[in-house]
Amino acid sequence: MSYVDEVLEYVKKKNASEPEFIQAVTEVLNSLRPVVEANEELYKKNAILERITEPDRQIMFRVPWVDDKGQVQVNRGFRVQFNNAIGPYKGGLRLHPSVNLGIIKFLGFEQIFKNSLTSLPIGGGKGGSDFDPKGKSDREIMAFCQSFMTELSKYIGANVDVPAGDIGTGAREIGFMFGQYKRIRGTFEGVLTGKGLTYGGSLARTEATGYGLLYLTQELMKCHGESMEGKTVVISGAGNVAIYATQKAQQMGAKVVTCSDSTGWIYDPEGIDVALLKEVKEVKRARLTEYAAARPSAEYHEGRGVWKIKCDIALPCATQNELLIEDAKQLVANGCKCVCEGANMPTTIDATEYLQQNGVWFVGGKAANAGGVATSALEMSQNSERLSWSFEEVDAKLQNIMVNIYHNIDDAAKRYGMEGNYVAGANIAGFEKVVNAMLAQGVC
Ligand code: NDP
Ligand code: 2IT
Repeated sequence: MSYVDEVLEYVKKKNASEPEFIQAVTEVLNSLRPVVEANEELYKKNAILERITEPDRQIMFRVPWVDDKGQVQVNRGFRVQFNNAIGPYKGGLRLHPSVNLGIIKFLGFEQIFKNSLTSLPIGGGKGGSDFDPKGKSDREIMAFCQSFMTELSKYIGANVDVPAGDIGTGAREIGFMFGQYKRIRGTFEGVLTGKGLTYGGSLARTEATGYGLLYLTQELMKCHGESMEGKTVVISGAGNVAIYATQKAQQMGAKVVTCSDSTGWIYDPEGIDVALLKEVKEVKRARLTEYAAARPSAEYHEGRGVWKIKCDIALPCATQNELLIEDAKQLVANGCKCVCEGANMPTTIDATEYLQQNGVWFVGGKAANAGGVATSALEMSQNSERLSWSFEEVDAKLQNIMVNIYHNIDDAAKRYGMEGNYVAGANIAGFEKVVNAMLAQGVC
């Protein structure tokens, strides 16, 4: 049995109750086969694959808080510190009822490779809680965030582990958590990113994941002799990533005709009205039915369905496993040319393979959504030098990073004879840097 197969079997056995983690590891290890085969003896002797698939540590804790009725509620908190070979642990905090250890582990594992691809010195980690922010008052959100940070503060720090936002965690939550960290530790430091602009946040961090996704998509199109101008784009999600992806796609001359949330989706053939979407989602924190009610050109549908709409480019920006094999078939049948992932692991493995086999240019989240964490790392740099850069300066760095990521993953795929396989290219390019650092640092 090959070394990759041995480790895959071991990971599946050891983590049998964590399907998302197994899915993420399977995708990565399968695509690393050529690299591992070329270095099998060295990697096996040093247990590189066993070490890279086992978190440095996984912290789980109780989060008690009091709701508006005076009732004590209890949630479960997580922080998985996966790998710090190339820098302090870095990755977001997800607040969603579906969160469990397996989901945080899959996200933390992906973060190792994504962070490496940014070319900045950040390791991989992820955290969160099964707390559901929907329908909670600001006071309840604060009570939860303060309790969560009271425990988390023991394990993080500007040079140790720097969390940020993810699903359900935006500027409001980061603000409450930062305040509590400062109060407990008595230190004002860049311990979180995505902070408000008056207390150490970076300009362009809010926009970064969505904008970065489009900078990479645009470069991919350009390298295939195409442009964004006049293209029809289908986007899922209606949160941070989806909103700024829509905005940048429109600035590039494309028309975005869909968005979605956890209950339904919008088809707006005249193009999504970003100002209205922001008002509904960022200000009112309401359902997409309110978007449809305010926009005569828009149709609202219950359930899921954005991938049925004919498009040139599809950008999944909501959550994991939201683009399935049937969706991939529909996209191909409708002539879709390009799929780039704004979310983490939104496309299942069989759907990814179908898209690739049918000539769709497919870039996975580790490369395509790396603009968010890259800009978080730029926020860390600004905090370290106690300066803040202009929007234009941060945005220019972000563009440069995304264009470089595209070329690095393209080159890595070509080096191993897999031209056009950007999934393998991203995993290989991300892995190479981390593995070199692990080997140089000995057994740890
Ligand atoms: P938000 O919480 O801002 O938005 C998430 C969106 O996806 C919402 O519209 C939400 O609907 C929808 N959604 C969430 N879960 C589900 C579900 N189970 N089924 C259907 N729809 C769902 O999160 P982000 O935009 O920040 O994150 C979106 C994705 O991008 C995630 O995969 C995240 O890990 C990834 N990502 C985020 C980065 C960031 O900087 N924020 C960076 C890189 C990746 P509803 O409004 O109903 O909750
Ligand atoms: O998935 C991700 O890369 C994020 N949620 C952003 C992490 C970060 O540290 O900015």
